[in-house]
Amino acid sequence: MKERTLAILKPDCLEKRVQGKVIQQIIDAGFDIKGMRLLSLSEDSAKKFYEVHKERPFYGELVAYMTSGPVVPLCLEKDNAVADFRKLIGATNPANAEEGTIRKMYADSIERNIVHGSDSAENAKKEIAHFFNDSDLV
Ligand code: IDP
Ligand code: MG
Repeated sequence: MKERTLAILKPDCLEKRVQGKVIQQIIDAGFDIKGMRLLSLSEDSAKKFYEVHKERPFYGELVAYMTSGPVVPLCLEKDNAVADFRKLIGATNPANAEEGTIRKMYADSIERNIVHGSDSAENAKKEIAHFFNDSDLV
């Protein structure tokens, strides 16, 4: 069944100028792009997006990183999109990510790991709504 997930190309992805390659890899993996934006996250918006991590020791650094440059949020659709996208990007820490995954190919560290992917269909709905109105999606 068709499912949606939220991806974000993080600031390091754009700094490295690999956003085109990463988007091509996402398309080649069978995802349809239903929404795409280019924006700079405000501190408030980044804090809200990562609110689930607010007690974690890396929260402050994570917010600083995510506001350090522009990002590209994408609403993606595919059968089994949430799990399949997590598989495509690989483990949070690129050192543990499988060969051929986006994080293995491009990420520098557990923090600067190139791309976000929702971890459940329920969170995907909330995260998509963080960036897109229904009327923005094709
Ligand atoms: P995920 O992005 O693979 O779902 P989460 O555990 O949800 O990983 O963490 C959210 C983001 O926080 C990660 O993608 C990464 O940028 C950052 N992060 C996670 N764990 C650490 C850590 O131990 N140190 C620094 N940053 C981290
Ligand atoms: Mg997560």
